[in-house]
Amino acid sequence: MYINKRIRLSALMMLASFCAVQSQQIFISNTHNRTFTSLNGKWKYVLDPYETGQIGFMPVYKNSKPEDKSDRVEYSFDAAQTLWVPGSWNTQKPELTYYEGSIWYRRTFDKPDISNAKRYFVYVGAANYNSTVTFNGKMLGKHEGGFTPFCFEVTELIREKDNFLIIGVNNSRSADQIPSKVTDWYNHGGIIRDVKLIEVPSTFVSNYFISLDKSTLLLKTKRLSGKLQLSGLKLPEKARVIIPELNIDKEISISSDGVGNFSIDVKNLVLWSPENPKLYEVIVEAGRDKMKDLIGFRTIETKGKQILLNGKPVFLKGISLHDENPLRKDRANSEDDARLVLGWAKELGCNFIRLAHYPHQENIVRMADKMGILLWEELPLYWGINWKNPEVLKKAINQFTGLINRDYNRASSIIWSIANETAPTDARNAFLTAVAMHIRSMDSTRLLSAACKKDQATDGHPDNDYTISDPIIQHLDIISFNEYLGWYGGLPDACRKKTYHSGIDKPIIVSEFGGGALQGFYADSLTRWSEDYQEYLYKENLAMFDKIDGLAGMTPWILADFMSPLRQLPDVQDGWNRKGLVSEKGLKKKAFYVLQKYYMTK
Ligand code: GCB
Repeated sequence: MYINKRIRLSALMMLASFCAVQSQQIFISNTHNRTFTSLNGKWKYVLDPYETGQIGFMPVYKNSKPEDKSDRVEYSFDAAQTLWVPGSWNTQKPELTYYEGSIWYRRTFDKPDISNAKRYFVYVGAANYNSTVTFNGKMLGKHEGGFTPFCFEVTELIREKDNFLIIGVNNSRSADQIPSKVTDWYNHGGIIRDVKLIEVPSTFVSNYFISLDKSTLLLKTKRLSGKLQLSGLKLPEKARVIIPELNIDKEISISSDGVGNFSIDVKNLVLWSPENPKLYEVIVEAGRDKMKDLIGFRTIETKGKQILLNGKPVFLKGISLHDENPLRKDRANSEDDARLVLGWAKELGCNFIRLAHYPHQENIVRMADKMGILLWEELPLYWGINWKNPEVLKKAINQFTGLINRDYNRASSIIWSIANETAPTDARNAFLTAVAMHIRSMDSTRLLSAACKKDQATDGHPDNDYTISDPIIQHLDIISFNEYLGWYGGLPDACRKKTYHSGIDKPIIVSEFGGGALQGFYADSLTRWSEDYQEYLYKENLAMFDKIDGLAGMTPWILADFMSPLRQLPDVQDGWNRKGLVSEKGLKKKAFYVLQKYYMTK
């Protein structure tokens, strides 16, 4: 149970060596509420399976065209086909179904004519997995990670007419990436989220962090604390934070590095909660920049085995989710997609969703803020990560930094989860300890967890009392574990004899359990793949988990069937993981109603 000093020290050293080299790229948050031109739509594309797009005879980012009839150019964006952005390339063209490699996308546009902006940025919500971004023939930079946003400044390069943005995206899997080579989800390639041309004044608020101080929760006058980050050469001395409904208009001093720390006393603050998801309009003003956001204020803590939301115990009635719209067979990438799945979750009686296994689209987090649904967010630190490579740790830190920068101000998001089903070793423990320390250094307004494995029974004897003693739980606020009793081991009635404990005074979440069922296949409770088997499995599992001392919530696996190349059983799976409570056509299975009924009692 005890993480020794050696592991903590090596985590610290890993972190220190990384911080020294971390790049200072600007992060622009709240792009939903800034002035922008959408670059979504049809993009021309050139396939590059042998990855010669930056070298050799096909430097596609130059967007060359033959100058006369004897000129040789061996690609043509103008004559190329199109892909829709945002979207998975695999599901748009039959010939790309299982394509893993490089594709170059091109979008041309003119400078927005009514713009009086001083600076322009190209912003990409996410592109899976490695991106090379070029603009008007110049290399802007690269981004690694399939689910976090990135942006590059194009102020010096933009022209009135015929700008061309060319982005090379490569979704090849590799052992030193996050995720690593094998996952139980579809490797949707391409530009999967919105692309925007953002316009800002020469000095602007690039990001801000605002939250309710836990220490003032029980006081009549509460305190909001935070930080503004400005970008620009001529920084103003002061900025303002305005919350009209609370009669707040606070002047904030800006330091020479563009940072403004503040705390504001507020009376009559209505706290955000699932029952009353109260959001306030918050305006941040600095020089000519003025930006609005909708922000809720809440606290989240643990006390012994309880999770406290705004100081009161909460049971997390959850469900797991992938970032797909199964009806469209695509990555989710719009408010409509978010509304669809959150609607199913609400109908199920949920107040909580596990956004598995990587950062989901920002729309769902913003919609959860509005609908009053709590969220667990995570990175794909999932099966088979190369813990020994310090470069992989840098990638994890970068991805978490991007996610925290994006979602810090979202009240719905309450848990950062640092791993899923990873086996304890010294290298893994040091890696995850460093990740946990990094998150805590950026964000003290959320809880930490990880979906752990329970201990294996020893000597081949089935153990009826399982423990979760993964050493990483020392660094977490909540102990979570995945358990597939009745599916990957035994039949559902095996649940009757099992119990679980951690031996630690912390809350427990069952982060996964479930079994597969083909919607519409009815048989009896012992016939695999039938809705009856899944229904039976849910009943037995729920009765078993209900007995856990300190159970504070659960996120059964999973709300909807999802695409996975691991799942090839003909006429049953056909490329889909069937553990959903809703089918890919949107039809509910019997187990949906078992869980719904259980949540009514909670
Ligand atoms: C798990 C994984 C999840 C899989 C699931 C399954 O433990 O965390 O990614 O999809 O099991 O269906 O087997």
